[in-house]
Amino acid sequence: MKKDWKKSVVYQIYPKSFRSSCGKSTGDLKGIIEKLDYLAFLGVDYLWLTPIYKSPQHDNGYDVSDYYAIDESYGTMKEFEELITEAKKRDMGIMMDIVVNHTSTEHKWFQEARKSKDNPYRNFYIWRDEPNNWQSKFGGSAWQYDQTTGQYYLHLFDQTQADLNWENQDVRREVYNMMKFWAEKGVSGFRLDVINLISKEPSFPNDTGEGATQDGRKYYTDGPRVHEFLQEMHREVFEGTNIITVGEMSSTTIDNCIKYSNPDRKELNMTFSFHHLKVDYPDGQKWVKADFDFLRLKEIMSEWQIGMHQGGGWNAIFWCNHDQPRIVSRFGNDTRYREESAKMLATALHMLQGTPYIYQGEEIGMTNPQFEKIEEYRDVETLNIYKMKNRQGESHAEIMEAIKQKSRDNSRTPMQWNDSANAGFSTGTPWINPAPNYQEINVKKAMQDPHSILYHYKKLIELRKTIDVITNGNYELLLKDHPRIWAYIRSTENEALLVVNNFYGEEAEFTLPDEVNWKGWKSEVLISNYVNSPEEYKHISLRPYESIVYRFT
Ligand code: TEU
Repeated sequence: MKKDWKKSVVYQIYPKSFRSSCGKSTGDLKGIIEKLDYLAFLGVDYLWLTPIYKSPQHDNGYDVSDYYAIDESYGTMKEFEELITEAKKRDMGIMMDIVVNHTSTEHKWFQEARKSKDNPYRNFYIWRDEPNNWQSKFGGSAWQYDQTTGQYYLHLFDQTQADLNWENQDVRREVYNMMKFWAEKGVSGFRLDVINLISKEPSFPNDTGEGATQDGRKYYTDGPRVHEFLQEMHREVFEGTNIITVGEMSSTTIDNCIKYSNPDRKELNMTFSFHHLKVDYPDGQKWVKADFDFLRLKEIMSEWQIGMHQGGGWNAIFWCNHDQPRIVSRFGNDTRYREESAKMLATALHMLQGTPYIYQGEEIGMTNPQFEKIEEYRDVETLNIYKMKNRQGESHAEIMEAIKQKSRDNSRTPMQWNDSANAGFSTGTPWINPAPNYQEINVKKAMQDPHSILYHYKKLIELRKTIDVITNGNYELLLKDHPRIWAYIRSTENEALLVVNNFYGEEAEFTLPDEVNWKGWKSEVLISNYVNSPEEYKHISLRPYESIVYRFT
């Protein structure tokens, strides 16, 4: 399948919560096939599926125990092949999630490796006699003692996710072969999980002293050989194919992302970075309830727009995924102005340069579920943090406030298809409760209303295909210090967009700076989220969460 990925839009499916075709607690591949017409109607080009491989599901599939098998809860290989075929019929490609920083400890390589120090697979993983002070991203030490051989293995995530040793070329060969297997099956793209963590500083130093992050991240983030490994992967797997690739980059930099995604370097097509989703982590702390820092958000988005453009890199742009709270609950307003703010956020993102990713349910403005009880949460990270904070003496109420706002389960509740039991996700009891508002917020209802958030997304997707400046234009931030408005210009020589967004529930005054001038150009309102947006763009009184895009030609 050949598509212009710079004009494409990707839709992320979390299969476990998308649709069960047979009344089970978890979703399945047939459930995805059932919904392909809906996704084609929306107009997306690629479907990224989070991991569907065989897995003990400690981290919902990011703990793979067999890279060549479909987890039976999702269905069969035959059904997967059918999914590829059916998607292609509708001009959509399937993107697989490649999780190769680590495997499940139930993977046969690890099962072998742990048997003895001289097992042929021992060197597939990272073993040390003594742990250093590196921390797991899910809390606690990143090293786990293994009784049989009396050594510790590294796990940057859960203790059931053992880090692979990329220094070992047999590991790399296995990974490339596995990727080729899926490419030959006809998948159209790969999303590479935490791919910038694969190369570790081989001496495994303690993270102490000057400038220490105390968790080891500086010794494995964008590590010493990561670019070399990705170039090798490119030669071995991507060269000469139409496969599109996106790397998930944890705590990365613009410079590194330019390297990862500038086509001249032959690594990847584009990168996810997360700095813009840490603006509600005061002093870098995720697990506290906090407002978001709007000025910082604008600053980060602008730095990445400009930096990547200048360096010839390419951003994957997104607000939501399966690890993040719902955007309308986070930077918008999920009660009184839910419709307005969801559309505003969509516009603010979709007018940027990059390839947009939409996470299931975002297109209908799904919200955080506001679960009150810890028993309603399922996520390994959330449950680990709860136990840890409890041990440290934090009150239950305080921990729950943070979890309600920050838990990854906020985005993992069942997709809301209609107002029937369990939101039309399954006739059986779902593995996680649906958000209580599904009778109000669901696809069926959104399809019936031409002014819904869904139709707004559909239009934004269409605009990217037809209006070139969205793909190719420069980016310029206006009114940098305005406390409520994020306004920017996108421009090429013969076309420009003025994008004005009010991020708050109060009115806000926009005045176009004097130095900007479109005299002699024709102007029109391209898209907005109120029915009667003003034609006049030089001075605008923006209503709550109002968002208007003007096009100049
Ligand atoms: O996530 C990587 C990652 O570091 C996170 O976004 C992580 O969830 C966050 O830091 C926790 O606060 C990827 C996957 O998207 C995630 O679902 C997996 O759990 C993780 O890798 C391990 O494979």
